[in-house]
Amino acid sequence: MTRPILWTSTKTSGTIVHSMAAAAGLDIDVRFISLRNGDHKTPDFLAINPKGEVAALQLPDAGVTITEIPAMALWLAEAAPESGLLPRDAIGRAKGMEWLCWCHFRMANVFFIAFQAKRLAGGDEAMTATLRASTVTRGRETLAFADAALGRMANGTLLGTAGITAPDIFLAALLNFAGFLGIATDDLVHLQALAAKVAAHPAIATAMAREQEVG
Ligand SMILES: N[C@@H](CCC(=O)N[C@@H](CS)C(=O)NCC(=O)O)C(=O)O
Repeated sequence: MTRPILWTSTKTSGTIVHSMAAAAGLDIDVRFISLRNGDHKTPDFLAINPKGEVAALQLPDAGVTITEIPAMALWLAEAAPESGLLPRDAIGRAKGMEWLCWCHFRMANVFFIAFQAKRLAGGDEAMTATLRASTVTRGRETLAFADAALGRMANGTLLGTAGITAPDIFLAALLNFAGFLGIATDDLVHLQALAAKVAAHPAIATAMAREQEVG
């Protein structure tokens, strides 16, 4: 069997999939590419992922590459059912997918807009500032909503599970994005506790240390 290959890049949304893969505990070949150097637009990489984006989970034996975070999370959870990355019962799994899709939509619709504000505004400074201000407000609303949801759940996890699941990992990453945008989140205590739990997961901590080394 050829190991699955996770193509990713540090300090990107690929880090979320890297964390999920670590939590799954699978033997995966993690390969870092440089977006700055344009590695993701080379013919070789486009043959693996025609979208020219990270993350991409290549399954050499199946001749398939899976992209989009919720889909990659689902594959990882099914390949490692004992990991608890997603619940195994139908309702728990559907609720897990619901949160993964929610995080994914918010990432694109709120946080990525903020990160790309200048490009989206065509370089117009005033429009860039307006876009950024609006996304900061919406980012804060997004995280406050998730914080309240966590407060209602047992164990302080999105699905009420004792251990963290893939949606918890995704949500903790959104909190990190908020940090880059200077959104105040200290009062979101449930979310802060969840993020600490995710960061303390031994396999995730090891994966993140590796990302620090790669830079
Ligand atoms: N919807 C994709 C988002 C992937 C994405 O936007 N990746 C960014 C890094 S955060 C990327 O590769 N950007 C390079 C580009 O678009 O040129 C997912 O769920 O993985």
